Amino acid sequence: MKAIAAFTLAAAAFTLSAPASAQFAKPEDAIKYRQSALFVMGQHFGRIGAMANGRAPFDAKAAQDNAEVVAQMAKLPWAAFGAGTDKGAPTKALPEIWTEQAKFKEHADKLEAEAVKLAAAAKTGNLDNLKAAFGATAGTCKACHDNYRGK
Ligand code: ASC
Repeated sequence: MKAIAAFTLAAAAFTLSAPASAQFAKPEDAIKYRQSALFVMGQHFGRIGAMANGRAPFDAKAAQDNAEVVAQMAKLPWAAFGAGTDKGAPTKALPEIWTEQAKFKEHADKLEAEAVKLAAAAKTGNLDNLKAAFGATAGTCKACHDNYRGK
């Protein structure tokens, strides 16, 4: 009985302390996963940017659909920056991601928050709202890239 209790406790402790990277079979998978999530997000964000910057006609429905994808995708990359995923496949991720984890998380949280606001702005169907929210969201992309993405 004692042994079972001890085992259960140990298993629970392991689960709670397991790094996010434990979701991935190997570092290469985590790197591919976060790059893929960021790539898909960038594609959909770029389609909104084209409308916001007048390179494509404003299509309120498309803007809303794209912004919803961005808001969902913005949640995904961060779990794939776990311990030990700084190498294992070609990556521009800088070491500071792992030495300044709290600051990196602040950047990620800002993007997620702005992406939610972008989706809300897109829902209004108003191009000026979309432009403002696009600019604010792009600012969070850039701030994180400036600090944590290598050349
Ligand atoms: C984009 C995109 C980014 C950001 C960044 C903002 O459209 O793919 O990574 O905007 O360029 O400065």
